[in-house]
Amino acid sequence: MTAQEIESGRFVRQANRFTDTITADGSSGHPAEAGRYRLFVSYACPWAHRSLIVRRLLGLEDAIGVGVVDPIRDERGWRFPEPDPVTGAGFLSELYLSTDPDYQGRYTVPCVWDTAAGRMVTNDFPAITTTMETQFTAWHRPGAPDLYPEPLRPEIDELNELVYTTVNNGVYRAGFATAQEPYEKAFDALFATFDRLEERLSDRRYLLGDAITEADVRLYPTLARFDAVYHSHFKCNLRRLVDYPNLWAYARDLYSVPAFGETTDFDQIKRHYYVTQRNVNPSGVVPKGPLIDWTAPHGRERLAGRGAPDGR
Ligand SMILES: N[C@@H](CCC(=O)N[C@@H](CS)C(=O)NCC(=O)O)C(=O)O
Repeated sequence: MTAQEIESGRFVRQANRFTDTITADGSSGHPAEAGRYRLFVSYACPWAHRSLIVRRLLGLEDAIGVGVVDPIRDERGWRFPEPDPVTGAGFLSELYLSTDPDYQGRYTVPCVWDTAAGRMVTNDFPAITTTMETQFTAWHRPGAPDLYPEPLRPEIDELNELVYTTVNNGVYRAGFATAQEPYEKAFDALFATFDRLEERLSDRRYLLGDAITEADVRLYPTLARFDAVYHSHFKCNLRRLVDYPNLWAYARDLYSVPAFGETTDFDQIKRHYYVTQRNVNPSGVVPKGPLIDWTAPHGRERLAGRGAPDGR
């Protein structure tokens, strides 16, 4: 954590610095093209996890390449296990600094590199998934789901805002707080939202009803990390995910879809948080548990959903 990220014991997330856009019509100077962009991710990072899920659900694996960093990060920032074969970078910082030598922020994943322009386009994580959904439609696989359907956007956006503030970023606000009051505020807001989601998921298979949308993609990475990391490491311990019948079954339902399950790497997730975040866990010791069966039957087919999008 840099000093400016903690204000009066309250965790404040830095603004995204690279916010250029990729557009289907090329008007932004970064036209959507197959083979042109490289997405950099960590399997540990919940914001990056979203982008891996969407890329896989939409069948964009051939159109958008991926570079994966090592889950353990030191003060030099994210490191590639081997130099990145496309850019040659050993550290992600090299790509940020070659784009903007004056850049002073953190070198974050996910981010998207334009191989034709030789520069970083964006590290604006909310835009990365919606760009794949709306600007790369020419490369979506046949039968790809519409994760961001026009008529549902207002409801998706509203839910995303609540989920971002109280859940996705809420766990960080609890875990990185260095004073009692901001911690408790984040904690209370997080579990209040869990109660609302538990109720919402009682009679619908996914957050918006019968089909998986961007809202599910954004909630899932936090649920996947919850019992293994956030419950203990970030002190989010009112309840565990497994204590919520609907939310837990919903999480397993999503996990059973390969785009979600096969992009979920519990080992990298645990090692990243417990080893890298020494401000929270000074010893770096990684807990062995918990023992959780993510493959137990979820039983949510009864909610008349259209089901998982053909096994992707
Ligand atoms: N871009 C956002 C969200 C992405 C983000 O926080 N990614 C984390 C990993 S989960 C990261 O790359 N952190 C690098 C660092 O703090 O040095 C941000 O700047 O806060």
